[in-house]
Amino acid sequence: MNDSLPVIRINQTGYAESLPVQVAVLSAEPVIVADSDGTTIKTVTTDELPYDEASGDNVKVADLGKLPAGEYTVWCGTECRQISVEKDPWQEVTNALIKGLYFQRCGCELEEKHAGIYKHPACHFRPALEWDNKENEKTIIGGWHDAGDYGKYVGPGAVTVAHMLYAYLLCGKGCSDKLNIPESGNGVPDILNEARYELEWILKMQRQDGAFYHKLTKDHFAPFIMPQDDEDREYMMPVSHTATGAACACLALASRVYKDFDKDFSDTMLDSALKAYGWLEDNPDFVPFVNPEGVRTGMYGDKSVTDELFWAACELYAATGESVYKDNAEKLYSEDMKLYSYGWADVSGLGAICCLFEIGEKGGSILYTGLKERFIGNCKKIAEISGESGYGTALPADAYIWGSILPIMGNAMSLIMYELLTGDDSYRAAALLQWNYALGLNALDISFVTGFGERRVMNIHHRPSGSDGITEPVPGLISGGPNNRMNFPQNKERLASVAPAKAFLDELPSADTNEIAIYWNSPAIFTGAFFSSLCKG
Ligand code: 9MR
Ligand code: ZN
Repeated sequence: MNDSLPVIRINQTGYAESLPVQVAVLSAEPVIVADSDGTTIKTVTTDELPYDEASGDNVKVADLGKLPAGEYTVWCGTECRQISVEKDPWQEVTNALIKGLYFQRCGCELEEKHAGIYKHPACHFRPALEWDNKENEKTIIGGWHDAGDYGKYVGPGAVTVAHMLYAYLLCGKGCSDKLNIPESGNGVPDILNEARYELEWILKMQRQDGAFYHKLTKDHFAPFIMPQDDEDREYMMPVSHTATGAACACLALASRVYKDFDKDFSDTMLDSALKAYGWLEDNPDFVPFVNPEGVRTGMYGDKSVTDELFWAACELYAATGESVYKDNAEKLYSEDMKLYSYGWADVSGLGAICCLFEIGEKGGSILYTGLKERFIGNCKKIAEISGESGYGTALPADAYIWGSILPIMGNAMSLIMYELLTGDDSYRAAALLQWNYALGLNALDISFVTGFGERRVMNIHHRPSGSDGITEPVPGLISGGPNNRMNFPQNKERLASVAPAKAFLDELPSADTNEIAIYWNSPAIFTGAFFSSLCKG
């Protein structure tokens, strides 16, 4: 299937002069780097070409070392590819990934001066009804459309914001302040301006007793129409433990981050988080969310709330310093928690970030020393998985799930945090391979970020991109990528004989491989912000 793809795979957005240039080659011929005069400046030999299970390719990563800024031709056998090396090549794509969330804004007009040709009138501003009590009407405007659909979901939104806030806290130098969004220039970093748009909406999703509605959606997914034309009734779907836990944690975290910018906003968020925590304490019997009968929008069903409770306790301890939250976090912590998991279903890793970077030594032997040791052990395993992959991708062949970009970018986050935590940069190259994966160094030779790369995703499953009449999709959105674990019946057969890392269709109906989602953009923002921060030097 991929016989016609190039022998050399590259990061199509370029490389940084301060970091090694990594390419993947599907040939055992030496890799030769020529400068713009055609002079050979480097030869790297790759003797054996191991079989890569995930892709079915014989392929190997070639590290070409650091190259001074300039244009180069990389040769392998008779094939060649152009690459550019720059001082700071990835700020633009990182900015675009943040601005991608601006394009997901709901309830406001996207004006031409910010959105250019992707402008559109306000959407979803009509009052919503409570699904379980249709007498209760409430106007809840704002938030980001979750993904290719127009639903808005509290848990996934909270996780996205958390990735962005930690990107700001840990890799702030790589977060641009020139995004050209409505708030730009207000003295607040734009990544925080954008995250606030979602936070304001999350606050409105809280019921009076402290619980959070799971989601604000219609009972069905809209057809491929523009958001302003999607006029059917939206509903506050029932409250859930997981939404309440995730919102609580995220708001507690945000209360710390925004304190110096807006004390009132910070206080409001902390109050809301405390109220949510109170509800969780008063309602200890976990009820997993399931779609009410007749509702077919995204379920985000989650079998456990322990990880949300753990994350919330950690963030409330960091925000208030009160030992009761530390005690609770210790009780909830267990050795089998997936400290490398940062997604909507398992947020243990977000609790871990809070322990490692915010609570620190105050966490004592359980929440700091012990947790740190396990976190570091996981990073070692992640680096090994990357080392065993022909493309350097930190995902085992059997783990190409729906939205495989999430664990791949999540693993990049872990490897980056290993460096931030220890000062040891030995996993940096492995982390960089994940960033390069997203931008083209992969089995599909495709950049998963819209608008970036010579061979980039074009037909994402995204309602505005599919209905605005513009050829190029909305920029700065990352595709979920290959998935061979849960395919739509109509795609199953076509993808059945394809290797996991190639189980991908750049086709609009393929939500199972080519949708975009806010919480896939955000770990890529973290990763891009880190590598951009290294380029500021
Ligand atoms: O990201 C979700 C993925 O982990 C699930 O496997 C998949 C199927 O249930 O759903 C994904 O979430 C979708 C959500 O349900 C609705 N909005 C679009 C999301 C991205 O595909
Ligand atoms: Zn909308």
